[in-house]
Amino acid sequence: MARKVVFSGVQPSGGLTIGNYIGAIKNFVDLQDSYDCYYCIVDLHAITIPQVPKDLRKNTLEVLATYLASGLDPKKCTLFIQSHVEAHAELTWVLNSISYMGQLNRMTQYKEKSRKSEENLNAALFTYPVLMAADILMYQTEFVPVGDDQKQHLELARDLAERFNNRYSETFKVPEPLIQQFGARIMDLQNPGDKMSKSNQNENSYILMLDDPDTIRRKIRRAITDSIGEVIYTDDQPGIKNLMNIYNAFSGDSIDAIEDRYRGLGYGKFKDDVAEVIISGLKPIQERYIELMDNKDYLETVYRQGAEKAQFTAMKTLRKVYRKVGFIQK
Ligand code: ATP
Ligand code: LTN
Repeated sequence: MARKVVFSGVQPSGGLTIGNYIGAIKNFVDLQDSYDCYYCIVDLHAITIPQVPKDLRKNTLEVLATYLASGLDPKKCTLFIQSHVEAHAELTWVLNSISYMGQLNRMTQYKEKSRKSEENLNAALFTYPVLMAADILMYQTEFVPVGDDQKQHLELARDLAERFNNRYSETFKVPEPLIQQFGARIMDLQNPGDKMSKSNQNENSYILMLDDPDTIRRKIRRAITDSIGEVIYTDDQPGIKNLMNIYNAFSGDSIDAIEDRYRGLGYGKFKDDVAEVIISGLKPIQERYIELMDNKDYLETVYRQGAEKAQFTAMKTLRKVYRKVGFIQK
């Protein structure tokens, strides 16, 4: 029997944080043995925020190398660059025609990002979630592993699939988000009310997957906690709760076990250990990453083969969609 499809994407918009790793990439790896997985580097999405062309090219290869270094295996899953499969942009256009402005206007990510660049708002930022829906629906995706912040976009993808199916007859599978219980929203180390984000101006607010050990130790030591002094998993202590989620993701130890281990020990020892589990979790990834970035030919083979495979599946969906909306076959 054919395996169920998983699709997800990461933007090549800068260095990846441990939020991207814990909320997304780490789970991609766990799914590749049981599902037919497509993992994309979404460069079309990245240009919704102004990018320097040569940095975008570099960041795109870096995300691919990070995927591979984290354990994604091109023999098991399809790794590709979004702009290499033109059908993504084409399906977006069709889905735009059934998207309501009102619903797009309610997207919180759009509201937040547009607030930051009120002057020169571009139309692509507004239709960003429609492109994301096209990515997902293109592959008849069952599950979409993402961080908590993407829930609303997934809801839109589901709505568009249902609307298209109702209007033109059954065409798309209606996808489900796959959001984990812990670590689905890693918070800003300096302001644990906000999501950890690579686009934050203050570099102490995030840890990059490529940060060196001393930087990681320094950033964790500076992470904002509270004056309660107990390592307990509660919303009243958002800084500590966040560090516990990070510890859990890198060590595999349960939240209960972490509470037990640090009972009565205060924050100093806990923070030192959080830094060490991050460092040892990232070490093999960082080593492999350096080797991969040195082997551009291999990266090129991976993304070329990935695009070829993705293209084949994508064209099947796009042809069906074009036929259903009434375009004449070429
Ligand atoms: P930015 O923070 O710059 O707006 P982003 O990191 O949210 O960008 P992507 O790189 O496309 O955007 O995110 C890739 C994946 O990482 C998504 O599934 C997203 O939900 C997840 N992710 C991003 N930040 C976090 C976080 N702080 N905690 C958990 N998951 C996250
Ligand atoms: N919008 C997502 C990235 C993304 C994505 C996707 C995730 C683009 N297309 C398809 C899952 C499925 C973000 O995390 N910022």
